[in-house]
Parts: sequence; C-alpha cells; structure tokens
Amino acid sequence: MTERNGLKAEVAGAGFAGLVAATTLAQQGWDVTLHERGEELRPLGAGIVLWNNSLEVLKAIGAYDSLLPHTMVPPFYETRIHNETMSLEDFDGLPWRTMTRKALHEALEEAARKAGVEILVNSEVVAADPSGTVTLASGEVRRADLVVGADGVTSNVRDSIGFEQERSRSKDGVTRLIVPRCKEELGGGDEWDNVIDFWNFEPRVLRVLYVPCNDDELYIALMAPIEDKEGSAVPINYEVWAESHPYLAPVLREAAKIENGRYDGYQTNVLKNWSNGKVVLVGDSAHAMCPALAQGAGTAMQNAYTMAMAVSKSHEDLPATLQAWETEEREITDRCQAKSAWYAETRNMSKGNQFTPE
Ligand code: FAD
Ligand code: 3HM
Repeated sequence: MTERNGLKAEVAGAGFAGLVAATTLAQQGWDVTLHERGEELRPLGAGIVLWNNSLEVLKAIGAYDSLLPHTMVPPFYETRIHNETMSLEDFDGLPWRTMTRKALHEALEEAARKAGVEILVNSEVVAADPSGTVTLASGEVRRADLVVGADGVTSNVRDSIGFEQERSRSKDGVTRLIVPRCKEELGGGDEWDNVIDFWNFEPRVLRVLYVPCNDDELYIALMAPIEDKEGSAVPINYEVWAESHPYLAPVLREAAKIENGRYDGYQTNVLKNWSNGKVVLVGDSAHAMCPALAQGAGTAMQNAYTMAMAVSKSHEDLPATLQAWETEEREITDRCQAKSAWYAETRNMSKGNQFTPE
C-alpha cells in the first residue's frame, strides 16, 4: 500500500491523458478524483499507434502487461502512392505497437481503479480557478492542491481560466473505423500484416491508413479533404472509396456497413503556458496536434506521467514545480506539433520514411 501524502487532486477528463495523470498521482500517494462528463468511460476514435514514449509510460504505471496480448507489432510501416511502395520502415528495432483504442482505454482504466482513483462519470467540470478549485455542472465547488485539465481539445478548464492560445484547423479530416481484418479476402499475403498508408492524389485526394491491431481487428482511417463532400460522407460512400482503392474492396465493404461513424477534422492549439497557479493542462487541452506523427496520445501520456511525477517529488511550491516541468517537456512536444502540422499541410507523409529515430 502506497504511503499517502495528504494531498488532493481533481482531474477533469478520463481520456488517455487524464487516466495516466490520475493513476500516476494515486500511485504516488495523492487522493485523486477523476471526473468524466460522459456516462461511461469510453475512447473516441478507433485504433492507435504508440511509440516508445507512451509504451514506457504504460510500463511505469503497470498497464503494459495486461494490454500486450491485445496489441500487435506489424512487420513494416509501409507507405504507398497509387499502390506503389514508397517505403517500408521497421524503425531499426525502436519499439512501437498498434492496438484498438478500446483495448488501451480498458488497460488504463484497470490501472486507475487498482491505484485507488475515485472515478465519477456524468461529472462535467465547467470551470476551474488557479487558486485550486473546480466547479462541476451540478454547481458543486471542490477544492484541491492540484487541478488537472485533461478535458481534451474543447477544454472547459482551459477556457474558463482563459489561457492564451493560437488555434488552427487543417484542410483534411478523417473517418476512423474498426472492421474485421479480412486478410484472406484481401489476398492473404504477409503484406496485409503491415501498416499501409495508401495515398491517392489522382483523380482526387483520398487516403486510406490501414492498421492491423490484432488477429481479428483492423483500424482504417479514411482521409479526405474537408471540402470533398462525398469523400467525407458518413457512412462512407463505398463506390467512391472502392473506385479509388479497389485492392481494399473487402474492408471498404465492411466499413460502409458502419452507420455511427464520424468524420473529424484536425486541430492544432499552441498555448503560451500549460499551467496557471495550481491548475495544469495535459494532453489535447494543452497541445492538440495533427495526427501525422501519431504522437498526440503519446505526448499526452508522456506529459501526464512526467507532470504527476514532478509534483509528487516537489510539492512545496506547486506553481513553480509546474513551470519547471513545462520547461523540461515543451521542446519535444512543440516540435511534434509543428512537424505534424507541416506534414498535414504539405502531405509530405506520402513520400515515406517520415518517422525518424528522434
Ligand atoms: P481526449 O481523448 O479528448 O479525452 C478527453 C476526455 O475528457 C474525454 O473522455 C471527454 O469525454 C472528457 N471531457 C471533456 N470535457 C470534459 C469536462 N468538461 N469535464 C469532464 N470530462 C470532460 N495519437 C497517437 O499517439 N497515436 C495515434 O496513432 C493517433 N492517431 C490519431 C488519428 C487521428 C485521426 C486523430 C484525430 C488523432 C490521433 N491521435 C493519435 C491523437 C490522440 O487521439 C489525442 O491526442 C488523444 O486522444 C488526446 O487525449 P486526451 O486525453 O488529451 O483527450
Ligand atoms: C497512425 C497515424 N495516424 C494518422 C496519420 C495521419 O493523419 O497522417 C498518420 C499515422 O501514422
């Protein structure tokens, strides 16, 4: 049993950032309440790629082993233009894994409950104050030593305080779905175990990111410009997508059956500061980014973990500890954000070999 430190944290949002922050704080002796405005804990989106940073966080908080059997390491990350291979990357042994968001979320929820985090659903945080309070939709005001705004890109914690920020929206968006692998129907070869990023530019821009998550489930992201009404339609327009990517017909047919999908645009928000007094922002509330480098959740989990460790080691002057932590973490997150925005803007991802060891 961890020794308690007598400190209280209120965490807004049970996404990947909030679950990691809450679990780490509780494991370090904090009394933690995690507020989720939804009626259950559940991730948005479909599948996900994680790299070394977030995999290390999962190990550190004890969520890795239960997640592992539900994940996959595809042999290659392949990029094709008009179905011609541009690159086949194996990252020289650098750890990476694919999985469904559901599996990741469940492993994180299990770790949070084991750590003793109090999880409240149907509990929306409507405002926070740098002195260390949160106000709930019910009108209840709660006081804490630390308030964590992990409430995503539309963060109430952030906007009720008025953090200075610049926001931009991307020209493309995506419909993300989980479908059966259909490996045999696709032709059965080993290539269908790869992540394959299929880019078509002619006669229109339509991209399919094909991500096997385990033996049974395939994550597909169907990316089309926001201005392409047919390409961004939900349920997906089978004729349009199958004409562009005929070799993917079996999985596109499955995708077209899903009625409750969503087409989402991408946003980038760069904040002047990530904390104010006793309030700190982690994840998309602080640094939403384009998905090109697949590091939005990675940096969210990394920053949630390092923040929770920093405030646990040194909590005499929390605002100063939070500022010092931000100085440490900002550079890499800012670079991920900027690079991802550039890849999304230029579509240079299509040339392949985009993931460097850095
Ligand atoms: P969210 O996931 O948005 O979670 C916020 C939570 O807070 C939600 O549960 C929400 O219901 C809750 N909430 C919101 N407001 C309140 C409130 N006021 N009170 C209480 N609860 C509240 N990242 C990767 O690392 N790898 C990838 O492969 C990857 N692929 C991506 C592909 C696409 C197409 C996109 C768009 C993003 C991708 N990302 C990826 C980024 C990743 O999805 C996000 O960065 C990550 O989910 C952010 O986590 P979060 O916990 O900060 O926010
Ligand atoms: C995993 C992943 N997700 C999204 C993108 C993108 O939008 O460019 C790239 C990825 O490798």
